[in-house]
Formats: sequence, C-alpha cells, structure tokens
Amino acid sequence: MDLWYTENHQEDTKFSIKVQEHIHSEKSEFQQIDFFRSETFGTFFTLDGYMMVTEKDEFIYHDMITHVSMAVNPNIKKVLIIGGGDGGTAREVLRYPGVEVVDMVEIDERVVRLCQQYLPLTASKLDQDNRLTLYFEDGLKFVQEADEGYYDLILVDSTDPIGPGEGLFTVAFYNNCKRVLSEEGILINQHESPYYASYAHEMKRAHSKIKETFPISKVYQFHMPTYPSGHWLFGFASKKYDPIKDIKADEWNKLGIETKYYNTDLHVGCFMLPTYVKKQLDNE
Ligand code: AAT
Repeated sequence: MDLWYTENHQEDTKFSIKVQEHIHSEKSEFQQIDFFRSETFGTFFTLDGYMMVTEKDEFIYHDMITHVSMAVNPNIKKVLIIGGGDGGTAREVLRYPGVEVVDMVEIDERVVRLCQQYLPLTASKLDQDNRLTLYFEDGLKFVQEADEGYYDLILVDSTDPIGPGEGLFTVAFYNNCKRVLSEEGILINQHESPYYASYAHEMKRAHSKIKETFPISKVYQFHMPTYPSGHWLFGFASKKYDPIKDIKADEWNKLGIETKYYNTDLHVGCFMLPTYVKKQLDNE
C-alpha cells in the first residue's frame, strides 16, 4: 500500500508527498516530531504535522533568512538564532569568517538531536564550530534575560504562531529583540504567507506589531515549494538600515560566498511585493 504524508493547507486543500519510509516518530515535551524519506524531496521532517524542512528546498529558506541581512551589514559579528533546530540557518551564518559569536536558542533539544541523526545536510555544522553555542530554552525567555545592545543580528527561525512558537510573535518578544540589538541591529523573522487567509492573518498581525516596534520594517518574499501556497515571507526590521538603500552589494560579492538562491540582484527584487500583498500590509 502507498504511504503518503499529507498536510492540510486549507480545510479543503491538501498537499501530499509520497513517502518511501516513515523514518522516525516521537512526541517530545513540546511537539510531535516525524521524519520521512521521499523520492522528490529527499528526507524531510514535520512538527505537529506541519512541514519544516526538506533536503531539496531547504537552501531557499536558509539562504533567504541569512544572506539578506549579511549583505546590508557585512560587519555583523554577534548573531542570535531563535529556533532553527535543524541547523540550516546556523550553517549559513557560520560561513561568514567575520561572524564571531552565534548563540542558537532552540526550545526542543529533540529536534536538534534528530536532525543530527537524520538530516546532516542542515545539522552537521552544529557540533563543529566553536563560535556556536546551543541553548535549549524558550527564545522568549532568552531575550528577556539577554544583555542590552549585544547582538548585531537576530534571526527568528520559528514555527508558526501556534504551539511553542506563539510567544515569538508577540509585542513583548519584539520589544526585547529591539532592546538586545545594537544600534546597527537587524531583526529577521519567519513572517508567514500572504496567500491563504489563515496565514495572511498571521502575516498581518506580525507586521503590525513589528512596525510598532522598529523604525524600519519591511517584508520580503521567496518561493518555497513545500510550504502552504509556495509563497513565503521574512520580515526585515532595523533601527538604522534600509534593506534596499543600504545594501553593500560589492562588499558582499567580494566575500565570495557561493549561494544557490540568493544573489544581490534578487536582494532588491525580493522586497518588491505583489499588489495584493502590499495592500494587506499597508492596511496594518
Ligand atoms: N529552518 C526551518 C525550520 C523551522 S523549525 C522552527 C524551530 O523553532 C523548531 O525546531 C521549534 O522547536 C523551534 N521553536 C518553536 N518555538 C520556539 C521557542 N519559543 N523558542 C525557541 N525555539 C522555538 C521553521 C519552519 C517554518 C515553518 C513555516 N510554516
């Protein structure tokens, strides 16, 4: 009998991948974790039934969460990653020789351990670089206690605002991010999707809160085949830098970081949003 992984993208709309093997299934203290193997997307894992990472399209998400901010400020030295237990974001950040400190705060140690076992493509750098420190705690609590002005960059690589990720979409969290960022600081956050109404609702809520908190707050898009509708967003917020006017394209290109999705032309383009998305965000 054929085995399929299915995610309900809407009540009447489903996305399915034929599964070769259901590699692992467990309920951690925080969520249901499942690993699968498939022909088209390779190994992938889900949390509470929602798609997190596949081997084939992870480069899109991890390029876009990381390199946009690094091209705006190539002198970033201290980075805080919240979530991102698969290790893909840390892997990209650690490619910059100028980065000195990477603190990664993941609520669920089991996600990290299982990704180290089943997804070395994203997780293999997690125990190989002494600039990286792993903390297994709630990101919301971590930013409450972190020192003021310490980080140059915060990357919020979180699940959707249900379950343990909920606190990472609150004004209290964004205020603490602002407090622990330096004057040059940039906040990038997983910003949901504009297409299906339930995700667009979360996108609008997140945007209105971040806009209240930071003087510069923009949204950029990328194409993620395995996320609902395939159209996904990150938020770019900063005290000082405009992501388009302040891009240091020559400086970033000189670093010679090879990427598969991101480039400095696309950097400008990804902030150019479709009209229906602009309208939804402008009304916030
Ligand atoms: N790199 C893309 C993968 C993810 S996983 C997001 C991670 O955030 C999960 O490992 C989850 O355990 C962690 N997480 C959730 N809440 C918290 C919290 N409060 N503090 C720290 N870590 C947390 C992102 C997938 C995006 C999916 C979009 N649909």
